[in-house]
Amino acid sequence: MAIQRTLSIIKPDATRRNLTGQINARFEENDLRIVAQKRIHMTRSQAEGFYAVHAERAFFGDLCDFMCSGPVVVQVLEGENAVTANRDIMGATNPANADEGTIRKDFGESIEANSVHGSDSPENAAIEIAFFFSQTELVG
Ligand code: IDP
Ligand code: MG
Repeated sequence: MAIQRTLSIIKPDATRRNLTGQINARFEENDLRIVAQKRIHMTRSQAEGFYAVHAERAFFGDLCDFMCSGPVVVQVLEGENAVTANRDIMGATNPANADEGTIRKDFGESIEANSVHGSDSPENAAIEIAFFFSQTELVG
């Protein structure tokens, strides 16, 4: 087991419904520590840059529109196997397929408006954390 960090984003559908605290509680209840956090309104070009890996997907344009449709909370979570632990807490991409008790099952509105983002590997976590945070903003 290793202590890792992962990037999380509370998406616009969740900030609109004032769910930031309830979602953060899920992380803390599951032993993930929020070591950096800020509320931002992404620009279209930031959203396009962040999701560049999905640029060829049919849903890319809609996804970028959605991610800059309102404020998001970008955050760094730290804990044992944080990348996988967070993916488990989040649940499947499509809330309809997500396990009971996961964030996406309980709060997600649709496959697109699924309330949270989480890095999918330690390598991508490092890239995604650096996309939004400088080293001095990470306070463990
Ligand atoms: P993930 O967020 O579970 O890692 P990805 O496949 O990386 O899922 O997709 C990134 C985001 O793109 C999803 O969280 C969701 O917001 C959106 N998305 C994924 N698949 C679809 C789709 O089929 N239609 C619309 N939006 C989608
Ligand atoms: Mg993904």
